Amino acid sequence: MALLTDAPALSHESLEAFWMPFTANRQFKAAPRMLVEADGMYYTADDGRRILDGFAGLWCCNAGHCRKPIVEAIQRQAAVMDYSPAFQMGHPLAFELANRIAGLAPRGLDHVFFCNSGSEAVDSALKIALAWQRVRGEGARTRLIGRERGYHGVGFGGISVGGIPVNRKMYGTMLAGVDHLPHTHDLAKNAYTRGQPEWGAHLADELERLVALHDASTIAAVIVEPLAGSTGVLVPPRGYLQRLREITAKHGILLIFDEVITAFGRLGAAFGADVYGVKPDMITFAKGVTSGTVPMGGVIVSRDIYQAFMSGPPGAIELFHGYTYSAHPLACAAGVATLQLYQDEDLFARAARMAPVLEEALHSLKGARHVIDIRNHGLVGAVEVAARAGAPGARGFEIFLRCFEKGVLVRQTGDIIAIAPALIVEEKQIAQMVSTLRDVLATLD
Ligand code: PXG
Repeated sequence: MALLTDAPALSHESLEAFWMPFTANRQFKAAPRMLVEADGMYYTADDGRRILDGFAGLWCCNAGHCRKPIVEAIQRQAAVMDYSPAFQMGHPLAFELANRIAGLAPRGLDHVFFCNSGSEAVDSALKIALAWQRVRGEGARTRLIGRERGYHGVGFGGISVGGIPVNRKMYGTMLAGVDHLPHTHDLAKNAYTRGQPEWGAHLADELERLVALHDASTIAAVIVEPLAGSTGVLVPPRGYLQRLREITAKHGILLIFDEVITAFGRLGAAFGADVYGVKPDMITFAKGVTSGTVPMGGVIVSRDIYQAFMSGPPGAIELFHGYTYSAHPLACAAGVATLQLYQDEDLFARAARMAPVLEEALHSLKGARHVIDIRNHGLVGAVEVAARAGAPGARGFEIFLRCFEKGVLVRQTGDIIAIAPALIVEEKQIAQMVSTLRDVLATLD
């Protein structure tokens, strides 16, 4: 059997064919960083070094790597039934997983649509929002509202409501009729906040301004990440999400929480919605549902939304949307085993217990060279450093590289370093992540 670890060392030419995503291809291929094995909190690099994973892969391996119950469930399923058609056919694990997810979700959010990634989850949620407005007789509500600095994946829907300029500017006009709320990041007001900032709830009132401009009768939905991850960890100000909920409810606008990062324990509970005490109409998820082992995403919708579609003749297909691999048997097997493992090891509660440890450790970096902010919530934290003059992101990238050389994997976006370890992380591993960062910061220009 050919294992990844058996693969011969790759020549520079053999790195050419793979066009790597969100990667500086030429820089990477000149000095590749290859991972070949994973176990628990660690990767092994191709030079044999153990790398402490400070980022749960890419915010996804919440149970840790290569956990036995998940691995075995996938292996068993691959041998028993590799694939089953997703349209007009079913398989039991899909229903079991949907029931389990509905059981974890806030009350009333109890129907689950499956897809294969966060990007597809967002596209699915936006389409469901538009279709729902139409089936309830509000078909003029076609506008979608996102937020500056929001990340909702890379589909045309996601980049349209997203607010990251480099992800948008190359791709033409994207979806029509989209507008954006302002982001909530302001270091003058909120630097070094532990947990939720006190300042910023009023920024949700900008939605009233957009409603006044466009009229509520044209707006279908608002989508936000409860805690914005990709853009560099922006924790929602106290009361901000509550206000968004009040304003959307008042105007018949759906509220979608994109919980691709925040779902499944990242903030110390099943969903960000639980942590922040705000119930949206839909939740998108991916990543942690299978602990990153098999691609899967989905949308959890309220009973009311689902029921609105269940009219007309029973033989009619209610929603013309779906993917070949919706509820793929391997993903469902992985999902059921993952949720069981979260429960067996009480990992969401563990994340809540470890959150103050991460907070303390990260904030001990205050005063380190270059650092201009530290922020955190749940098992997520970020350290922001001052940009080098004329070279935004360069210092951040160097920190990422040097941490990797010292055996710790962190994530860099611009000049922000994010840490989001698997929920099994131990205190001494958090200490190692932070001491590595401290050493790197001290020696960096
Ligand atoms: N929504 C949110 C909130 C996300 O964070 C997506 C949608 C898209 O998911 P897919 O599965 O299509 O990639 C994401 C993905 C980072 C990073 O470094 C974040 C993501 C992916 C890769 C890197 O912050 N988030």
